[in-house]
Amino acid sequence: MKRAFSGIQPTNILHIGNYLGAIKNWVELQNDYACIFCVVDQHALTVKQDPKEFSQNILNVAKTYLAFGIDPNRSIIFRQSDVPEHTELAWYFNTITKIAELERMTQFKDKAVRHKDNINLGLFDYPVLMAADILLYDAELVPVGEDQFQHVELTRTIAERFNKLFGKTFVMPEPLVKKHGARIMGLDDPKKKMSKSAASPANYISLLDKPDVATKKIMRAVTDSGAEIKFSADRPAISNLLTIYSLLGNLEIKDIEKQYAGAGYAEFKTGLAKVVNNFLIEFQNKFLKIKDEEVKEILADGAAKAGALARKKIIDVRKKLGL
Ligand code: AQP
Repeated sequence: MKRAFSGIQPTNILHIGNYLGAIKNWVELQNDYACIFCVVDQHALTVKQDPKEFSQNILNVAKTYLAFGIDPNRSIIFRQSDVPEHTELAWYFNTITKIAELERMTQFKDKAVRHKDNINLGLFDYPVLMAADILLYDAELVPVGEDQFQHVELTRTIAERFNKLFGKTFVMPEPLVKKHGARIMGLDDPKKKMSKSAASPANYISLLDKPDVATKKIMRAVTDSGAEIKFSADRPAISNLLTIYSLLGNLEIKDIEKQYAGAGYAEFKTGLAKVVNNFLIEFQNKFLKIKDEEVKEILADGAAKAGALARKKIIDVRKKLGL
C-alpha cells in the first residue's frame, strides 16, 4: 500500500479551515493509503507558546484527529517530538538547501509580518523540517491545504537534490490539494486565509467555539459591497461564506444561492450559523468523550511505529552521507 503523510501544528485549537482543507480528506484517504498523521509540535514552537497551554493543545490536536474519524488501528498517529529523527534529517537537509529558496516561501514572509517581534531562525527553516517529516517516511502523497503547496514543492526539490548528490534515497512525494475547501478565508479579512494563530479570534471559527460564539463571529463577518448572495471571484467575503455553507451543509453553492435569492445578509448568515453550529455540536460531542489518557496511549503507540520506520531510514541516510 502506498504511504501518505500529513500533520498539523498545535498552535491553538484547530479551526474549520484545518478540517475542510486537511482532516476531511485524511479520513477518506485511510481507505487507499497507509497513512501517517503527525502532531507537528516542533513546528509550532516557531511561534511563541505558553508551555502549559501547549501541552494541552498537543493532546487536543490528536483528539481532533480521532473525533473526526482517524482510526489508530489503520493509521499511525504520533507527535513529532517523540521521533528525534525528524530534526536530525532536517539538519542534513539544511546543508543542501539554499537560503534563497527559503526566502521565496510565502508563509515565512506572511508570518514574519504577523510575528514581527519573533522572526526566529526556526520560522525561516520551517519548510526544511517539513521536508524531513515527509521524506523520512517515503510518503508518496501529502494531503494539504493550498497554503502548504509551496512547501511540498520545496520538499520535492530537496529530495531530488539529495538523491542526485548521494544516490537514490528518497521517494518523490506528490501534494494532494482538493479543489474545494483548500483555502478557507478569514472571517475578518476574506483576502487572507483563516489562521489559528491570527491576531483576532474573529478571524476563525474554532472547532471548540460554543454556538453563541460561532454565531456572533458569523453575524459580524466582513461582507462585500452589494447585497446579493452570489458566489463570484470579485466578491471574496460572500464567496468564502458560501463555500463554508456548502461544505459543512453538504449543499451545492447554486442551491444555496437559489434558497437566498432576494434575501439579505442577515438572513443568509443566520442560516449559515445554523449549519456551522450543527457541525460543531456533532464534533464537540465526540471530542469531549475522548479522555487525555486514551490519547496519550495512542500517541505512545504511534511513536513506536513511526520511530521504527524513521530509524531505518536515518541509518540509510547516515550511510549515504558517510557518517
Ligand atoms: N484557511 C485554511 N483553509 C484550508 N486549509 C487550511 N489549512 C490551514 N489553514 C487553512 C491546512 O490545515 C493544515 C494544518 O496546517 P498547520 O497547522 O500545519 O499550519 P498552517 O497551514 O499555517 O495552518 P494555520 O491554521 O494557519 O495555523 P497557524 O496559524 O499556526 O500557522 C494544513 O494542511 C493546511 O494547509
